[in-house]
Amino acid sequence: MLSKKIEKALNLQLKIEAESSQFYLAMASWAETEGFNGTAEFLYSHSDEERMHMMKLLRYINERGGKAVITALPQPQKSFKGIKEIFEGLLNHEIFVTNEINKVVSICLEEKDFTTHNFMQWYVAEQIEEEALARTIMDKINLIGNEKSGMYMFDRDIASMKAIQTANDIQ
Ligand code: OFO
Repeated sequence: MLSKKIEKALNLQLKIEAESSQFYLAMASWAETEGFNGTAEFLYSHSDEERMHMMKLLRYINERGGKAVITALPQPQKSFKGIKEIFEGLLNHEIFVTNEINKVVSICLEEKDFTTHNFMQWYVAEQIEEEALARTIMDKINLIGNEKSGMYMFDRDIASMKAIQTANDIQ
């Protein structure tokens, strides 16, 4: 059985994962309408992953005798200056999510809930990967600068980064 404090912390994390999914969905849709199809594919898939993160929390809360709460979400940003703003936003958001996950882990230790602590380790590992991926992408974007042909290749290549990421998730 989850303590009230843990239940609250997990429900907050559930909301954050749902917000991440919406945020990346908004980015994907913008990229698609601007002709950045590779970027859009990458972000659609990232949005799906965040929904999976949310579902994993939802099922865990209910399984452990708590009640998962589905809340309204704020409307995410609709338009972006360009690809750089998108991936800067993504990296900053992932850093924020990592901090939030660390808070949940620390509450688990305070409450001596070692089962939930163990469950949260999956998220800790996932955040290391997601932050690393976002940093690699930002490095590429900074290398390209404002060069149009570079951006064209970036958009083409990022679709294959999605494929690599999916393959890693399956392993
Ligand atoms: Fe849920 O990992 Fe990104 O935010």
